[in-house]
Amino acid sequence: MTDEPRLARVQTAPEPGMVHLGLGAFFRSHGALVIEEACQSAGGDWGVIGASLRSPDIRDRLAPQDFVYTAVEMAPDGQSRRVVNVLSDVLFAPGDPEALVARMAAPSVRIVSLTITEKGYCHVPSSGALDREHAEIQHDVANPLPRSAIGFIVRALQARHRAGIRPFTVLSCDNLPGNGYVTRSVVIGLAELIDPVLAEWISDEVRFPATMVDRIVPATTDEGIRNLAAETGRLDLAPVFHEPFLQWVIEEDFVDGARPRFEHVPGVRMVRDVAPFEFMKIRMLNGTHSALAYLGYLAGHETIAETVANPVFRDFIRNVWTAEIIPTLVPPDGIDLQQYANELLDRYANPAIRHRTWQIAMDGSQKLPQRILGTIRDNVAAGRPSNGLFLAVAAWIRYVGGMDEQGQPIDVRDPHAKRLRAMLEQARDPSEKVDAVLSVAEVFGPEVAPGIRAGVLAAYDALVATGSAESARTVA
Ligand code: CS2
Repeated sequence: MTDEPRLARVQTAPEPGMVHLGLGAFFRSHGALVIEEACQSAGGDWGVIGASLRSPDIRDRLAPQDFVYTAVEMAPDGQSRRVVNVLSDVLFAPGDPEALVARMAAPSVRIVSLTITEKGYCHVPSSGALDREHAEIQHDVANPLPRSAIGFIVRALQARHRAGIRPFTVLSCDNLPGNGYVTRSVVIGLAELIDPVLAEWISDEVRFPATMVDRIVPATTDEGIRNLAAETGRLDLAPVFHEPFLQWVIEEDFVDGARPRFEHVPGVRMVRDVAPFEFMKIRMLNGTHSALAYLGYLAGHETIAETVANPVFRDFIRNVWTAEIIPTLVPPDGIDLQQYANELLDRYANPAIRHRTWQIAMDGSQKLPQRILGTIRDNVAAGRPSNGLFLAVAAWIRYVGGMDEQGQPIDVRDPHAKRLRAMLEQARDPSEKVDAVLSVAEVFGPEVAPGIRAGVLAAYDALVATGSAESARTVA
């Protein structure tokens, strides 16, 4: 790509004490940095063995540079860089599943953390229970060498149980409310299908702390890699580019209390109850992120910063926070939700962060329930309006139809993309289209309240008739 010599390790990493499944840009910009800082300020053998479950790409990029990489903080007024030295190895799970199970079963590993995205949990998004029909789950029940992250956790715990080794803590870092609870229910659900005695041991001994994670991290681009190499004189093929803001709220519930000294790191809070933080973050940040992704994409905006630079969408999103989301929330201790909303808008507007609407639009079927539909349901129950969020759902329906407002095809990425597209193509009019999509029970639950149907249909009609920006203007 460029002529610069490759980045290399200059000091040893801490001894590994964790395995992380799903080594994407988010973990490398968030958890990895916190763990490194915790080790630097308070010691501890909490080096991280990373594993990816889908592609060998990140291992192939990191291995030739001794698993170190650069984290670049992108503030509106400039950048700062740091070389991260906390990964001691990276495995590609499908290449050698046995090796990953063995690493996870080693007594020195006390925590297995996860950023596997919503769909990695193999759960039914509307209920949180294990999806027993899921192809990977069916595979993992029948085969000792797993494919899913959940399968790896269960098989590694099985190996520890057999060998009389204490279990590890399972630390979910994905944007799901009750992420600890969801992880516990899918892990125990799978273990029950494999061995009920193992399931009981997991239920008694394993801990699944809930967490709220927050940092905006767009996908790394080739251009970012080239620019960094030109600035530093070293080629790093796995850098990450993130915003300055970082928050990690973690439930204090670890097996034998074994964990890095997270509380030494600015931005981290250890708490007894993560729920108010999770609801605040997922509904206020991720909910509006998804709304802006669909509406912004349809209106022709490439990034979130570009979308909120459009006054129509800025006013729209302010109104959605104030009238539709904040009234559903209990403010976490010491947090003013209106001020939190103002800070979110500043973060979205950061011109140094090019977070593509297309990237956030991915996997809507897995994201909508917790980001938007729960808020709508609370509003319907309380007799409050949800017009902005109805419009967001309508924009998602339009988006998964596969054609933007200029008649250009959209590259829709979603586990249900084909099914949704086929439903929308078969439906003859807007009301059939909306009904077809609302009948997807995994997303909307078994019963769609009439208030949701009427609201989404009205928003969809407006969207088709007047376009994304005009409908958002009318709602705001
Ligand atoms: C985004 C999140 O891609 C998405 O769906 O909404 O990745 C978001 O940037 C993070 O959750 C911020 O903490």
